[in-house]
Amino acid sequence: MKTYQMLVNGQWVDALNNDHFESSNPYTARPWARIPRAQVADVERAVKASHRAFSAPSWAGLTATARGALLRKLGDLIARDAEHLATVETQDNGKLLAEMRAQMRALPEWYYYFGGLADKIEGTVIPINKPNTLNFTRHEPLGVVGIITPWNSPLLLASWKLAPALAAGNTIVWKPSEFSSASALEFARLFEEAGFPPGVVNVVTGFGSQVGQPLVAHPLVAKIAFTGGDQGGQHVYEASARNIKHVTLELGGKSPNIVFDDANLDNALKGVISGIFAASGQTCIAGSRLLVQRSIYDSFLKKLTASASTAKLGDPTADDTQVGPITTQPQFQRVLDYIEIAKQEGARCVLGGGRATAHSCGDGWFVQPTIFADVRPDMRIAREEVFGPVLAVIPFDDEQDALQIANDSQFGLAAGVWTNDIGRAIRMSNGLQAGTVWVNTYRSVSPLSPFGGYKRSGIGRENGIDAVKEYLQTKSVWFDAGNEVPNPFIIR
Ligand code: TXE
Repeated sequence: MKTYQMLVNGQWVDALNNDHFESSNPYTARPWARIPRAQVADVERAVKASHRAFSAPSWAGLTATARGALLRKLGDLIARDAEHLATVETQDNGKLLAEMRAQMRALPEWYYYFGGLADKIEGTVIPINKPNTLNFTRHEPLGVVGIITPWNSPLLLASWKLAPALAAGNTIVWKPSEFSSASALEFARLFEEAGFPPGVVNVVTGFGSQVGQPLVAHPLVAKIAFTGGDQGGQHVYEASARNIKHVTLELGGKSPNIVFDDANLDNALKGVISGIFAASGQTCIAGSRLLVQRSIYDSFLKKLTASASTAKLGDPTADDTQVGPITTQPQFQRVLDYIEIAKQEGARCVLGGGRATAHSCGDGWFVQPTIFADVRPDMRIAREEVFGPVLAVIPFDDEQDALQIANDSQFGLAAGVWTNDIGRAIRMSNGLQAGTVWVNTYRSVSPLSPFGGYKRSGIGRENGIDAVKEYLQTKSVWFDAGNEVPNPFIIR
């Protein structure tokens, strides 16, 4: 067992009460790491350190150019350690090493992009409608940002917040998921090495109720950036309202992948499989509702089932494994529960439908790639986020029908459209209520392109130029060039 410490004010420390919890490897279902179990007093310590660091000359006195250089240096260090970070991620969250490698190799791009942006955040001189007056805007950091992240892509989703928040000049208290804290603590070493001053980035590990809630409630935390489930997100939003915090939320979805009969069906098939079975369906953008045009419904379903049935489950570190375990024991149970619910609701299970017990799965928390056909849009399996390798297939007749079914959801994170008809692609991408629409592709993300949800999928945007604005506030500055003060009792 490896024992970790957390990072507070530039020091590696245990929780104040010296308590720990265990983190398990989802492939073996056995604990492998001991993580500090922080409480409210640890949060207090970290927030105070972060608050001091925010106005300390070592951070507040840096030019934006110097902040950008720190972020780019961090990117270089991530590139150097990508293999190590990927290995820890896989050990802690069970995702395929191949996928984690690809994520870690791409991760520096976020720090290069936002590092480059740091000194391009410009205010505006307003052509103000008053004589002899100068009015301009400054974009200033918010202060202490509380970052709360989930277990499915721990470092990627954290970086979507860390990079713009630091580029903007904020300081951080980061609470990683209790199921994937080890990689966050390994990653945190790189902030020190890159040269970030002590207290600028603090990592406090523990549970939602013991660390997340006090962080959200803390009056010195100016903003919460959260990725997680919609229930947790709702709590965070409600609690943030009590002291009027800035909030961004990324809360998952029930994204439709829509296949028309004129599409390149081979590509569509791969897109559907990548949308729901890659990462064992544990992605916020999972294409968990497949809408297939009725004219090709039977043939496409047959091909899809045949193809998905060959997916190789097993050791996430093996090169030929395609589907790994579910990351957490509670999530494993939740996915199995949803499968039972779907069966009871009368959905037709055409593939999988239970725990995977193949020899290659060992004792791990594996669920068979599962496909339910003839799902009605009102079934829970079509409405609620499962967050596992479970696909709900729904037939549709035409564009209007597809849009009606696709948009009949409380969520709106992403959608896929497969068609070779350009007019149809335009009409569909205009009509879909989702923060991201992919046409003839699926699961593409980039630091350059905004990402976020419509409806219950979230608030605010990550990635892209505007993401940095989520971590800034605008000040309007007025200079008067000596105009005579008219009546002081009347607004000027
Ligand atoms: O997420 P939680 P869980 C969905 C997915 C999954 C469900 C539950 O459907 O089945 O959410 O997963 C912290 N105040 N997604 O329970 O609870 C928590 O400690 C402050 C979608 O793992 O939302 C963790 O660090 N913090 C998703 C983080 O919030 C709180 C990714 C996320 O945990 C808190 C993961 C509270 N009241 C799950 N409650 C996506 N959008 O990608 C929890 N936390």
